[in-house]
Order: sequence, then C-alpha cells, then structure tokens
Amino acid sequence: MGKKEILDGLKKAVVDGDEAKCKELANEAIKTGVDAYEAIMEGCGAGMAVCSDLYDKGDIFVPEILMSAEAMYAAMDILKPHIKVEDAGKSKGKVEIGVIEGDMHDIGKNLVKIMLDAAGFEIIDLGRDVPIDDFVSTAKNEKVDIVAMSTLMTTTMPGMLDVVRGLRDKDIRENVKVLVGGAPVNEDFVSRIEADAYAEDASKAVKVASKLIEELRGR
Ligand code: B1M
Repeated sequence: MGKKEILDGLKKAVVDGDEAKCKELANEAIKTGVDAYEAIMEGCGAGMAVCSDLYDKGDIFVPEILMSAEAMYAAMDILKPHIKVEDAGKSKGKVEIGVIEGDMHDIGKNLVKIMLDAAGFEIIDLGRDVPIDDFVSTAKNEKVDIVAMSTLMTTTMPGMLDVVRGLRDKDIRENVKVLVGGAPVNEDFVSRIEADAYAEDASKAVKVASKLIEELRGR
C-alpha cells in the first residue's frame, strides 16, 4: 500500500469512526515507513477537521463525531511512539495545557498535547473545564515555561484573559509564555488579552511552542 493510500485511508477511517481500520492503517503506516508525524497530521488530524465541517453542515451528529475521536485516538496510540523528535521541533520545555473553565471540548487539546509530547516537551495535562486558579497555581508551583490554553467556545474565551491577569497578579507573567488556540481564537485576540502567541493547529502549536522557548531562554 502506498503513502497516499495510507494517509487518505486514515483520514477516511477517522471520518467513518472506524477504529479497526484506523488501527490497521496506523500499523501499515509504521510497517511501510510512512512518517508517523505526517500520518497523525495528514491522516488523523485531517479526518477530524472534516468531521468538524460535516457537523457544521448538519451532515453528522455528536455520536458520530465522538466515534471519530475514539478511532483517531486508537490510531494515535500506535503512531505516537514512532514520531521522530527532530521532525517536530528541537526546543524542549515544560508546558501546562488545558481547556479553559466552562468548556468540555478536549479533542483538539488532546491532539495538541500528543504532538507537543512527541516533540519532546514535558507536559502537564490539566484536562478540560480547568478553573482559572488551577492554570495560575500550576504555572507557579511547577515553574512551567508555557501556559497553553484551548477553547472551542466564544463564551469561555474571557477565561483566557483571567488566566493572563492571574499570572500577572502572582508576579509570574514575565517568567512564562502564554500560548492560546482553538477555533474562536486568533492573532487579534492574542493582542487583546496580552498573551504571547496563537497556533492554528497542532502542528503549528509545536513550531510556535519551540519558538516561545527560544525567546524565553534567549532573554
Ligand atoms: Co460542541 N460546540 N458543544 N461538543 N462541538 C462546538 C465547538 C460548536 C462550534 C458547534 C456549533 O454550534 N457549530 C459550538 C460552539 C459555538 C460557540 O461558542 N461559538 C458548540 C456548542 C455550543 C456546544 C454545547 C454548548 C452544546 C449544548 O450542549 N447545547 C456543549 C458545550 C459543553 C461545554 O463545553 N460546556 C457542547 C458539547 C459538545 C460535545 C461534548 C458533544 C462534543 C465534545 C467532546 C469532546 O471534546 N470530548 C462537542 C463537539 C465534538 C463539537 C464539534 C462538533 C467538534 C469539535 C472538535 O472536536 N473538532 C464543534 C463544531 C466544530 O468545531 N465545527 C462543537 C475536532 C478538533 C480536532 O478540532 O478542537 O478545533 P479543534 O482543534 C483544532 C484547532 O482548533 C487547534 O488544533 C486542533 C487541530 O489540530 N487547537 C489548538 C485547539 N486547541 C488548541 C490549543 C493550542 C493550539 C491549537 O494551543 C494551546
């Protein structure tokens, strides 16, 4: 089976929520030397992006999208140990990651976490619906380099500003970089809340996080 067939097949298997097919193709990717990083981003990640679009159009519903996420996680479990760190980014640092308070959407955050982990970052996963104080106290107690926050809902975006304020109140804003992501977030929002960076997807998150670490260490 060729690379294109495997990547397209993985993408389709995620859309179909076909866990068995996802596992089979992930194993096939490893066996035939397809790059694991590419298989995750262009197979699994691309499949989940299609699911989001189909949901928005009303062509699929929540149960289907949750099955797709399970199928994606099954493939990623197989692929993740095979990611080459150099492929993803060289800088390493300590990252706390979580979904902001009030928001239960964690599929995208999990994808970002897996890619950062595979790239060699030390990860503290705070989970989803994370209280503002938890982001702040973990940043302080664990001396993290990057506070990475995700949200999928417009209603929970202000929580990101509260975290930035909390970091300032605890006098640790200068010690950390703040990275934000999720569908309603953009560069303009980063400026408005005085965060440091935005990443559009998991692959960009690795690149941006590496750059943020360089900036922190270059001071
Ligand atoms: Co709901 N949901 N949901 N949902 N859900 C959305 C987000 C919504 C856009 C659907 C819609 O109305 N069109 C809408 C939000 C509207 C808004 O705020 N503007 C919505 C709503 C309203 C709700 C409820 C309120 C519904 C209700 O109960 N009435 C409710 C909220 C519950 C709560 O959180 N308190 C709800 C519930 C749910 C489920 C639980 C059923 C389920 C989530 C399951 C789970 O996550 N465990 C769910 C789902 C699946 C979705 C959609 C369909 C898909 C989201 C997804 O997982 N996409 C979504 C519609 C959509 O997105 N089109 C929708 C795949 C994922 C890989 O993409 O998360 O965007 P995404 O991640 C991307 C990038 O954004 C980026 O990287 C990833 C790709 O590489 N990224 C980062 C994400 N985080 C990042 C962090 C970074 C960097 C990049 O750095 C730190």
